[in-house]
Amino acid sequence: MEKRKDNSLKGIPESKGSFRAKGLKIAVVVSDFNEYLTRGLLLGAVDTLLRHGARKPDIKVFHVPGAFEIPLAAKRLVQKKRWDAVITLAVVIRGETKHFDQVVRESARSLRELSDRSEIPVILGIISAHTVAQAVERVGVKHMNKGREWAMAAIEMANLMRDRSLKKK
Ligand code: INI
Repeated sequence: MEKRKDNSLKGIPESKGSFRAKGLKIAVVVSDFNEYLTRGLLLGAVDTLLRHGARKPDIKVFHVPGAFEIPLAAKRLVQKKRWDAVITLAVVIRGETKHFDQVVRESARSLRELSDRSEIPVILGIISAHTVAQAVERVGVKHMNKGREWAMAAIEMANLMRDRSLKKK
């Protein structure tokens, strides 16, 4: 049997956001394009937030027509300085989208810049799949659901931002 490596940091401090969502205010921006798929992401994300203690009045869902419109809605939300994190959800399918790369790349770039500038976690929840079947696999009710993962990322980042070393002065 392989010997287990020592994974201790020998006293070096580590900081990781907790997964407690109580008291966190979370906005979700969801694309209605491919709604039959994005609904699964949305249900997974909201269920995860609630299971981790978020209160219903602290969650709000905003619908936009497509992935391309997500950055604008997310920008207005971070400007309000009301939200601890913004989760974005969309599904873009390569086979059905001529401007696939542009929609995904532009949206991802805008969201990263927005998160950097606003210093509020903006979670990139855009599934880019080659086929519908591939997308379906990622929005499952019982099995893999990326919406759940992205909700966890939002909670973790919102809590990490509360670490004294990372807080704005
Ligand atoms: N929007 C999506 O969220 N997913 C897609 O797969 C998609 N396709 O296939 O084109 C899509 N297009 C719409 C786009 O996001 C904008 O809503 C539209 O271009 C109007 O600005």
